[in-house]
Amino acid sequence: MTITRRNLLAGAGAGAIAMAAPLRSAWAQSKAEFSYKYANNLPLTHPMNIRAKEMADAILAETNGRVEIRIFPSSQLGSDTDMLSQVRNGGVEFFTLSGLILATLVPASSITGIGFAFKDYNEVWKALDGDLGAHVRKEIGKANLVAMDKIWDNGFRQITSSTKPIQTADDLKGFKIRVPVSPLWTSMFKAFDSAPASINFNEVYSALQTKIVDGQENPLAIIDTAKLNEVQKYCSITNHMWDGFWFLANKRAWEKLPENLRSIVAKNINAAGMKERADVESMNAGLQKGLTEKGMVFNNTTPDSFRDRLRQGGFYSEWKGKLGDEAWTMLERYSGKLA
Ligand code: X2X
Repeated sequence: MTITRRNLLAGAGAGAIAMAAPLRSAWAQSKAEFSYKYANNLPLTHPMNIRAKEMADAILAETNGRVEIRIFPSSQLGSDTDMLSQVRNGGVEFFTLSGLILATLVPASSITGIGFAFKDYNEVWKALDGDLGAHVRKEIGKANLVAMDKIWDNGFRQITSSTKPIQTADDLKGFKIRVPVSPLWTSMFKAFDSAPASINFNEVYSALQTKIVDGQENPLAIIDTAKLNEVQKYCSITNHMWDGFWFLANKRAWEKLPENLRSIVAKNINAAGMKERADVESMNAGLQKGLTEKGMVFNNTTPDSFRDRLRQGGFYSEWKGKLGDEAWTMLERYSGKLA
């Protein structure tokens, strides 16, 4: 058979119809006036997805079935990079993303992840529910995305490794570590003289398993729910940065919702975010025991050697320059002097 444009298109069309059929019949059952998709990168067992399910049920009930939110967890719709394009072009209506990854599109949103800036949750929520959060949300708005008022928690991040515990900054020298696809993460681990590799979360387990990298860094709730302990031996409590997920909406889809429905949806998303914060905080505080029982070897660290290395390498002054004096001053009001 010779491939002509016509039979190529016919073939593609037939395939597309066959694939779309089961989806369409599922959609046909939905009586909702607004059936929106919410995509994320985390396992179903993470509090993010547990609270999102409750949230979607509450929204369906409170809108009398007019707004349905269907959840696609575990990067089912693609990597973070893919899902970010989808929420921009309307392929999905909602997506939760780390501000530091979002920074590929909205550079200002890096500010919440500066290494060793926040020392505890008290500082984090004061800043994020206060002027620093408002500043980032405004910048996100300029990119035609809507960020809900309450950022969801990812947590303080810890470094895991299959080869050795990380005790001080010296141990990070030459260390092959996976980092999310994000300018800040790469810059920070370069400042430690590590060998950071940008890899989306949906490929992290296999990258660790096949030893493409020796380590990664994530909060304990993710290490546990994504079962990274199966492919990592050591966990070093570094708390080297805090990370959160902006709950993003496609602007057109958001504005299509009538005002009364929009406020029900926003109220429930923010309320679910507050519950998710409490869940993640208590999980991160309690999981060391559970992960130790599963065979991980923990060690504590002090921030000094790490923070000194970042200072000496010019990390803080570089990021102060990138983010601007105004935003940096806002951050330092919570974190204390960094640069
Ligand atoms: O990619 C990661 O490491 C994760 C799951 O923590 C984020 O989404 C930033």
